[in-house]
Amino acid sequence: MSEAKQFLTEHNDLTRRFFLRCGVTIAAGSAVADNAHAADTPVELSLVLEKLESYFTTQAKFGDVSRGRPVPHTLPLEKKKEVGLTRETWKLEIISDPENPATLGKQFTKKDNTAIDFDALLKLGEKHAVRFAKVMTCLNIGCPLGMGIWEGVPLRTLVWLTQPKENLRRVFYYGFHNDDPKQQFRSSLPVGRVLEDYDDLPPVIACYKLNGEWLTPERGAPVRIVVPEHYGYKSVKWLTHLVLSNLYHANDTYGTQNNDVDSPMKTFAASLHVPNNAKANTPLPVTGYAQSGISGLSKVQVWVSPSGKGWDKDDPYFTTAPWIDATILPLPKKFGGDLPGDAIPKSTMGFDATGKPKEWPMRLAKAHWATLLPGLPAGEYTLRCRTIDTKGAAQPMPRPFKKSGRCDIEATKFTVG
Ligand SMILES: Nc1nc2c(c(=O)[nH]1)N[C@H]1C(S)=C(S)[C@@H](COP(=O)(O)O)O[C@H]1N2
Ligand SMILES: [Mo]
Repeated sequence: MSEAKQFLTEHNDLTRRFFLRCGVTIAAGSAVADNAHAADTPVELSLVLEKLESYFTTQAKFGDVSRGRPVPHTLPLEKKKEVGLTRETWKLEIISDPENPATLGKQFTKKDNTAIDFDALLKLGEKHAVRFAKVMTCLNIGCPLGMGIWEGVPLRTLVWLTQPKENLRRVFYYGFHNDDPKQQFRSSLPVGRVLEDYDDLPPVIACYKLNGEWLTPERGAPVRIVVPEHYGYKSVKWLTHLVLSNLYHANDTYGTQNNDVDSPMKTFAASLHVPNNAKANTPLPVTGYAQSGISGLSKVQVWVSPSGKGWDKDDPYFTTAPWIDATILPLPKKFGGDLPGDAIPKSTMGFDATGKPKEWPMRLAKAHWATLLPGLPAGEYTLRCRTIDTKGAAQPMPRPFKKSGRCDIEATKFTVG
């Protein structure tokens, strides 16, 4: 059975009920969409589901947000070797912040020949490595950069190596930046977040694998930070330094660019396929994705309204609009993303022993959705989509502010007829 058919089998029931609710008659016996009943499955929906992006993203297809002149991943191999951007030459320094010193029993430096190398990191990984699914999204860009399974050593394992004693409130970190202080890209976390995984979060990791393969240079090889609940800027690539500090507030490079660096990822939905110029009074297949942020995702909803018709200006987030539920698609049979054997790596957090997610949709991940809207008379329309989080709150409210992560109630104009 093809991936699209699989979706259809699972959604036909809902679609059918949707049709019925909208007063559209469908052929009897179409509740089951198996091969024998292929003729009964709404072709409109199956065609667009077949074109849906894969659930996981190959490393090469990830959106890239990389600063530097030159951008570190573009350096020739010889230069990469020289500056520690290969697995064989990588070195991580873990030091106390000279400006706000933390009291540490030990530091790890190149000068003393105690910096951590890649083999040492992998050795720690044998005992401590974890992997988890996460969508990578830039705070400043609307759509996610990619969905992956990230693997590495919990950052706390490295922090504990320093035998911290006192005056440690924040961990900040940065990567290779052409030895030019102006190019440094730094992020930070309260030490409590590094040491503990509250609210069922996976750990913050020093990551070296994505979708079961070594990180590529673009994705931050040999080692990057990955922070499960945060936007991409916290996940610093080409990691070279961990700095343990007594500073009590954020000092992220992104903070100097007017970004809110303390708000985790938000929940929102966007469309991928909205038909334009479809025939009047024929069903309209719509697909999209949702990002499940810190508050989780329970529903995706859509609302079609004739264009140009205003809305109550006292209700800028359309809370009283006649939203209808779309269908959140199940995890597809084929994962994509170049996962070896197209399988979820063993003991990935959030998945059971058979490689199935323990909850669906997964928090801090992507989900796809689809719906088949009943046909409409010729005219201009606007399709909007939003999400309902697991607390029952409509999102992107209550946090619509762009600089804490871009997301809107998306509005897509389309024409019928
Ligand atoms: N060293 C370094 N790390 C970095 C960046 C950078 O410019 N330099 N960009 C950050 C930002 S803003 C984002 S959104 C993510 C993007 O990750 P990706 O390029 O792997 O998709 O990387 C982050 N890590
Ligand atoms: Mo970003």
